[in-house]
Amino acid sequence: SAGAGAKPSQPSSSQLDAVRASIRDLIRQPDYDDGSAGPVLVRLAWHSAGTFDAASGTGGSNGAGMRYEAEGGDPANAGLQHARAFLEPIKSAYPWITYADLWTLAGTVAIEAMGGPQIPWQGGRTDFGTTEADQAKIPPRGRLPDGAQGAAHLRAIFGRMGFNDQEIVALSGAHNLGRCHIDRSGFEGKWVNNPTRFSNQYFRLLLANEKEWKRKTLGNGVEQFVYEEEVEDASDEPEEGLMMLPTDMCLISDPVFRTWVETYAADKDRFFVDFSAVFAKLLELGIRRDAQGNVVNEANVQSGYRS
Ligand code: DDH
Repeated sequence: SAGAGAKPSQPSSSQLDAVRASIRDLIRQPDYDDGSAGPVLVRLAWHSAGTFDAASGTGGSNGAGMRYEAEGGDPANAGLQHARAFLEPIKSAYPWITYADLWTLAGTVAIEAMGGPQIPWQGGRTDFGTTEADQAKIPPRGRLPDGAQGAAHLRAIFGRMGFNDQEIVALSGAHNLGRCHIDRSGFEGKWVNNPTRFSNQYFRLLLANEKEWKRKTLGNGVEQFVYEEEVEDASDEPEEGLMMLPTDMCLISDPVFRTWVETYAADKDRFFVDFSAVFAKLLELGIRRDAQGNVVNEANVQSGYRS
């Protein structure tokens, strides 16, 4: 319909290269977490997209609804305001890019900058405004996974988005990056020793420390798994222990998930290829494009959301 107005056109590749370069420049953040904005940018991209519901066609990265309390205030999104704040100067410098494009693009740039695979990315997403019709498109809370649960929950949540077992395990490999913050999720700690370097270490540690992962109840009552290495030299700085969520551990207790953990632990190249494909798929969930690659969600939304 003409009602949606002009469809946004794809930015040129040189415009996008400038944005990519500016994102790369802000990844080093000496005073933040492990010195990098990269992990939290990846999480922003993932949470912006992970609300997708294939059955209704609702949710997904179009719209950038996290700017609004309805989605931004979902407890699952606690902490992502830091990622959005890191990107704000880029939005100011390149006002033509939408938030929805910027957040998803930043996730891909961060992964690449941290040594991960290149990730195909297409622009053209639009941002929801404040009209009632736009606000009604913001997905309900509670669509993102709960780390306290297990395999059935993962299959339900990611199945709703359209992912199979192999894709669930590949996506979970993003926990090579970053950390849990007690004041955001209630969990605490990092999965790997170098949480700003993208690799398959997460899968290797799941298996290598299989017998070492011990349940631990934190002071706030939240249960996670920890591995505290013994310090050999007493003069050494005590190493921060590593952690896994219950949802991470189910990847080795579920026999089908486990075969993929074993594959990715043994074959980093295979993990990189599969991760690139599945992260690109994640960012495209709910994005409908015409033959030129322009997003045509507006028209679809009118027939899709109202039915
Ligand atoms: Fe995750 N994740 N995630 N995750 N995630 C957390 C941090 C990060 C779950 C729970 C948590 C994915 C899947 C799952 C990243 C990327 C991805 C935290 C800690 C929790 C809890 C948040 C905090 O306290 O700051 C659960 C559950 C799942 C699941 O069920 C599979 C996926 C698919 C991705 C992805 O990017 C493809 C990243 C990166 C972080 C680190 C963020 C940071 O600030 O550092």
